[in-house]
Order: sequence, then C-alpha cells, then structure tokens
Amino acid sequence: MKIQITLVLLFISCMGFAQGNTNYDETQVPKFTLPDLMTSFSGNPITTEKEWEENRRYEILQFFEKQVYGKVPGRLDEYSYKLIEENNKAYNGKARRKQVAITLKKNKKSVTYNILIYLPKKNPTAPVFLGYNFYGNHTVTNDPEVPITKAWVANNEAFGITDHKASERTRGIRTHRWAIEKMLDNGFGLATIYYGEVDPDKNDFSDGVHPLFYREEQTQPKTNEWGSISAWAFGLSKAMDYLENDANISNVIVFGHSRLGKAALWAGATDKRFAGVISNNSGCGGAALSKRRFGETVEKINTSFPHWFADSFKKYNNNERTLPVDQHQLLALIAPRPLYVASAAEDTWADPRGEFLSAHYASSVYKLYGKSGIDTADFPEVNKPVQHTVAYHIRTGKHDVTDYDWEQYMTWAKTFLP
Ligand code: GTR
Repeated sequence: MKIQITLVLLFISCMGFAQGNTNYDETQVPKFTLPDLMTSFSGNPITTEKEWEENRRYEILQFFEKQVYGKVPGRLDEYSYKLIEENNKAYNGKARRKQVAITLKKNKKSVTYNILIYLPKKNPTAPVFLGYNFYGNHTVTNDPEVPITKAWVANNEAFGITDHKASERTRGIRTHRWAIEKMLDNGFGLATIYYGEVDPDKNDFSDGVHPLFYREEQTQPKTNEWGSISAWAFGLSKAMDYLENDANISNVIVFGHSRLGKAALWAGATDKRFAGVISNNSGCGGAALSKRRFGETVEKINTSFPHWFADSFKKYNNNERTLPVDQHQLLALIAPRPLYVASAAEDTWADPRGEFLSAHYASSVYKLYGKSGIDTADFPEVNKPVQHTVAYHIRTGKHDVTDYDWEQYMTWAKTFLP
C-alpha cells in the first residue's frame, strides 16, 4: 500500500515536473539572453535599412515561417470574390454595409468565407480595421441582415451552443468587443470574418484551408508547414486581395485578440499591404517574449493547441533557451508600419510585461527607419498609453477587447497611419 502511494506521488510529481507549473512570479523568470535584432544569425552587424530588409528581416521571416508558424505550401489555383449584398442604411443610415464571399480553390477543392464590412457613409473612403471574430459575423452586431454562420463553432454553454452550430440566439453576443458605432463616428470602418470559416479551431487537419494543398493520400501538413495560425493569417491576406480593391477603403489595419492577435501579427509580418497592426492581448506565440516563461509557455500552448503552430515548433517545448529568435523579432518584421501592442492587467496568462518588453526591443528596427517606438524599458502605468509609431498600453481588467482599447487604437491610428 505504502509503495503504491509513493509511486502515485512520484508519478504526480513527475507529471508536475514534465508539465511545469505556471510561473507568475517575476523573480522566477529565468535568466536569458534575447537574440539581437541587429546581428545576423552568422554574426554580422546590421546597421542600415538595406541590410535589415535584404538580410536580417529575410532570415528572421524565414525562421518564423519554417520553425514557428509554418509555411503556406503553395499557391492557389483560383481566387474569386463575390459581393453578396450591399446596403447603405445600416446603423440608422450611418453605415454602408457590404458582405463579400471569398472563394479559394486548389486541387478541385474549395473554401468560401464571408467578410462583413461596415463603412462610414459620411466619407467616400475610409481606413478599416480588419479582424477575425470568434463565433460568427452575426455575433459582432445586432444587424438582422447578417446571416448566421453555417461553419463549425466551438461549443459554449453560456451562448447555448452545444452541437457546434451557431443559432439566432447568438446574434449580437459579442457586440461589446466591437465598438462599431464609435468606429463609424470616428471615420473608421470595420471588416470582420469568422475565423472558423477559414479553418475551424480544432486539432483536425481534414477541414478548412489545409486540405486544399494536400497531395494524394496526404492527411496533414508537413513538419515545416502551416498550423492554424498561419492558415488564419493566410485568410486575412486573401481578404486583403479584395479589400485593397474596394474603392471605399483607403487603408487596412489588421487587428486581432488573443489567438487571433497571434494571427494578426503573423499576417502583418508576412503581408506588407497591411498599413498597421494591432495585437490585443495576444500573449504566448503572439507579442509576449517566449524566453521569459511567464504565464503560458511554448510547451503549454503546443500541448493545449497542437494544431496552432508548425509541428517543428514543438522542439522548443520546455526548451525556449535554444530558440534562435524571440517574439520581439516577429514584431520587428512589421517595421516601419505602425504597430500597437495592448495588454490587460488581469491577463497574467498572456504576460503583459513580456508583451511590453517585446514592443520595446522591436523598436530598434523602427529607429533604423527614423520612426519612434517604445524607448524606455520602464513598464508604463495602467491606463497610461504610450503612443508612437510603436504603441503600447496596459488597461485595467481582464482578457477581453473593450471600448477603452478601441478608443486608444483610433487615437493612435489617426496620428500614425499614413
Ligand atoms: C488561451 C490560450 C491563449 C489565448 C487564448 C484565446 O486558452 O492559452 O494563448 O490564445 O486562449 O485565444 O482566447
């Protein structure tokens, strides 16, 4: 009996060791050296914009592509979009609404997803925020003209979703996360897509965009190929193919919250057409530095969500020390375009300080372009945004998107967007 109990205890403590307990203690952050943005992998100093663009930016991008998010395996055979409906009486006549279906085709397979767009009618052209939503386009608004998504959605007891199907009951449940009227009043538009129409968020590579690219008999991407974050980023880029041709849109700022913030950052890094990038509480694998191992770690994220990153990223589970890059380098890939990183004080899982430091360290590349970033490493006070071409705020409250966040994003976009 005693032996049995000892064995059980030993097993439990081994599990604890293997999984690692979550660290929320600043004094327990391991000592680490951040890979230098301005020294190439082969040890050469980077001193000019040209060297950054042609050498360092390229090699960092390649690393993230092959070892972190995963490569898009090829090109589509066909791309098309269709304006499904348009109306200029939305939001009491304040907005023009457009719903556009994007179809991606390859190897005789296709995926279609919908962009819901609201544009301020008072302006002939407007900058828009493009961001994925978590439960369907119909959840961001009470507008009855937005169809309920037919795609797979995650079950959610509070929303009454039990069979992975969205229903009328979920219309408008996420309006608090999208300050649409404020955007319209401030001359901004919104373009949003349900991320599950591009790739359902489950560890299953038989649906979404991945299978379009499979060779015969293939059932999942190769080791260095795309996980779901990369697939979602690809979906944003393909949405951009439409948005850049919409005569009522002047600029597109890609936005995302949490896992979708990770996707927005990767989209901004890989597609220079995005005029600005906003990471809202993106955390591990997003803006937060991995090597700090504070809150969520690489091992934890790769275990809970094995489908988010390339398989090759798993070799850094509990092994962040050997990562030749860190997330400040992902942020630097966005330079010199405006970048906003935002945290929430109660969102310790996402490591607010790690998100801030990442924005701070990325700023050296912005400097190279003559742009201002976050010069100081002193963590700002809560609700005191620091806004330059690189901006940061930590607000009170939990992991979420609030009106406060949108108000800061709009102030910043008005000042720093081209
Ligand atoms: C958590 C995950 C985070 C973040 C979050 C979200 O469970 O650990 O990395 O992405 O989900 O997307 O809400």
